Amino acid sequence: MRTNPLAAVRNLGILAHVDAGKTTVTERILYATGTTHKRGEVHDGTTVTDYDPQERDRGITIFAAAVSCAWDGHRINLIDTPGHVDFADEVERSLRVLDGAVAVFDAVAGVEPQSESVWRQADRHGVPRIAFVNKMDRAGADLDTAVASVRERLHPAPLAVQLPIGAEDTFTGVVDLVRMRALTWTDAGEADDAAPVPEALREEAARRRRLLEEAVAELHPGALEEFCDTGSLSGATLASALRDLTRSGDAVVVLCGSAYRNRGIEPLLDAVLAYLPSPLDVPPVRGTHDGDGDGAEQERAADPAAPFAALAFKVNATSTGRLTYLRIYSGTIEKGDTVWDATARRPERIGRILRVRADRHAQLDRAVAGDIVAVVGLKSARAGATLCAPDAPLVLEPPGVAEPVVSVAVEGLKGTDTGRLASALARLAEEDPSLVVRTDPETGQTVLSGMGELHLEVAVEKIRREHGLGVNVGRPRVGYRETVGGGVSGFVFRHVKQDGGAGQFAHVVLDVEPLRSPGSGFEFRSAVVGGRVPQEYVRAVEAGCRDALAEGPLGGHPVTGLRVTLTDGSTHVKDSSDTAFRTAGRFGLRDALRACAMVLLEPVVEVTVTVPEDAVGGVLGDLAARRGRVTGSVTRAGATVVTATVPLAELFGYATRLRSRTQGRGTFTTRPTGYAPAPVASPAG
Ligand SMILES: Nc1nc2c(ncn2[C@@H]2O[C@H](COP(=O)(O)OP(=O)(O)OP(=O)(O)O)[C@@H](O)[C@H]2O)c(=O)[nH]1
Ligand SMILES: [Mg+2]
Repeated sequence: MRTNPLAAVRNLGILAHVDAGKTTVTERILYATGTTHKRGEVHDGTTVTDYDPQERDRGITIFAAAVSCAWDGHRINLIDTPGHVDFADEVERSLRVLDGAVAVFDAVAGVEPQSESVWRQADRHGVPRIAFVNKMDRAGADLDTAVASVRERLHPAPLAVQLPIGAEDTFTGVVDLVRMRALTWTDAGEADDAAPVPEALREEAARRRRLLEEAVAELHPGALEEFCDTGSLSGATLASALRDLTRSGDAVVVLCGSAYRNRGIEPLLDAVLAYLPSPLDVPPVRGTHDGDGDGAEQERAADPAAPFAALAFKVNATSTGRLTYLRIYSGTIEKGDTVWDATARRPERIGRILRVRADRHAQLDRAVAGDIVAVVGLKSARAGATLCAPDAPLVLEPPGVAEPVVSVAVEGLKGTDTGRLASALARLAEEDPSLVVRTDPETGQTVLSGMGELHLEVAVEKIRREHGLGVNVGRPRVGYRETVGGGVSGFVFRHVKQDGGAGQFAHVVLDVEPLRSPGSGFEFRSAVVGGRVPQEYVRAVEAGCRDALAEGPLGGHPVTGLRVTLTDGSTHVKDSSDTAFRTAGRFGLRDALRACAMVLLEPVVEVTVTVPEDAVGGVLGDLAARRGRVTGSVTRAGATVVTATVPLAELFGYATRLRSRTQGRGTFTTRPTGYAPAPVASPAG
C-alpha cells in the first residue's frame, strides 16, 4: 500500500508572547532545513519572516508570514505569528488553518500573559501543541521553573522530554530523554553527532526518564499496561504515547534550547514530525452548503479527489502581485482554474500557484488538499473568504474577527488625493479584517478603527510609505459601550400606521433588565402567553431589538449586558407583519432604554509592565495617575513585573512614556479584559 503523501505534511504555527523568540526560532528552522544559508537576526532586520519594512524597523512581527521548508522527508508549512496583542487577529486567522503549533516560552519569564491568551485561542481551535522553552542561554534561565509555570497557568500536564546540558552561557545541549542520548552544539551552533549521556548527568537523566515514564503511564492506558507488566516504558512506547497525548491535548511535550545560539532546533523539528498531526490526522473541515440556499452542514475530508474548498487566510500585496494565501481543505486546483468565492459570491481565476519559500517562490502546476500555498491572480477575495469549486459551493466558517476598540479620524493632508486615500484604506481593510473604515455620520470624517494604538499607527504608516499619501491623524479614541444599570418593566410600545392603504400594526410590551456582568451581551426571551404574539412576530421583535442595540441613549454607543423579555402584545388581523413587529421591537427598545438608568462602559485592559527594580516607584505612580489598579508585583532576577488593570483610554502614549521613564529598559504588554463603568458622563463621539 502506498502511503498518502499528505502524511508527510505539517502545517505548523509558531505562537507566543511578544519577544519570546518566534521569529528567531523560525529563522533557525529555515537555516537548519537548508532553506536559507545564513542566519538572519531580528535586530539587524534580516529575517525572512519579518519581511515588512515596518517589522524590520520596529523589530517586532506585525503580519503572520507563511514559508515552506523540508525536514527528514516531510514538508513543513510554517507560519510565524506576531506576539503583540494588537495583531491577535493575524494569530486567529493563522490558527484557523493550522494543524499543529509550537508554543515558544522565554526560559526566564516562563508563561507570559499573551502566551496564555494565544494558548486559549489555540484551545478554541483544537490545535495540538508542543512547547519550546527558548533563551536557555539567558541569565536566570531555568527549564524547571518554566515547566512549572506551564503546569500552573496552562493546565495540560507539561512533559519535559529533555534535560539541559549546562546552564545560561554554558548551555551547550540537551539530553534526549526519549532516546537517552546527548545532543550538543558547537560554539558556532552546528550540531555534533548524537552521543551517549555524559557520565555526570547519567543519574539525573535516569531519574527524569523515570518521572516521564510515570507521568505518561498515568495519562495513557496503553502505556500504563506496559508499565504495569514490565515496570518501565520502552522508547518506542513512550514516543507513541506522547504522540497520542499531544493530539488529544492531555499533555504538552516540552523541549528547550536557544534559538539565538542555534541550539535545540533540530530536535524541535524531529518532535514536530513525531508528535504533531498531519492534515490526515485532523477532523474533516465543516462548512455550509451554499448552492440552493438550504444551508445544510457538510464535511469535507482532506481528499484530493473531493470537490475543491479552501480558506483564504491572508492577503498580501507584494512586488510579485497580490498574493492570496490558501489552506486547501479538499480537492485540487490547477493553474488557470476558475473557482468560486463563496463569501463574496463571485468567480475568481487562479493565475499562478506558488510554494512560498524564503528565497524564491516555486511555481506549482497544481496544489491539493492539506496544503498551504499562495496564489496570484485573485482580484478581490478578502482574508477570511472561502474559495471552492463552482459546481460544489460551500462556505467554511470564517475566522472570527475581534471588535475594534480604538479609533482615529484620518484625513488627507492638503493636496492629498481623497479618492486615492479612500482606496488605500479600502485595500488595508481587505488585507486586515480587524481594521474597519467608516464615515462618521455627524462629522463626515473618515474613521479608522482597530485593535489598539500600535495597530492603527502601523496602518497609517503603511498608507504613508506604500501609497505615498500624506495623512493627518486625529487623537485616538476608545470604543465605549452602554449598559443597563436599572431596568424597566411593562414598557408599552405601539407601532401603528393605519391611515389608508396597507397599514402597519404592532403592539409590544417589554421588560428590560441588566445582565449580571456588564458587557456580557444580549439575551432575548418571550413570555407571551396564549399566542397573543405569534412566533414569527416574536422573532421579528427580537431582530428589531438587536437593531436598537447599535445606538444607546447616552452617546450613540453600542448597547450590551441586558436581557429583554417580550411579555405581551397584540396583533391586527390585516395590518400586522414581520416588518411592523421589527419596527416595534426597534423603536420600542430604543424608547425603553431612554427610560432605563444607563451606564457608560469603557474598555479596560490588563497591563503587564516589566521594569528594572529601581524604576518601580515611578511606574506605580504613573499607573495610579492613569486610573490603574495594581493587581500584582513580583521581582525576579532584578526585574519587577507589575500587573495592573487600566482603562484603555488612559494608555495612549504609554509606550513613549515608559521608555523615557526607564531609559528604554521597561517593556509592557496589554490584554483586553472587557468593559467597566466609565467615571465621566457621556464622552460622545
Ligand atoms: N538570549 C537570547 N535571545 C534571544 C533568543 N531568541 C531570540 N532572542 C532575542 O529576543 C528578541 C526577540 O526575538 P524575536 O524572534 O523577534 O521574538 P518574537 O517572538 O518573534 O517577537 P514578536 O514577533 O515581536 O512577538 C530578539 O532580540 C532576539 O534576538 C535566545 O535563544 N536567546
Ligand atoms: Mg516575531
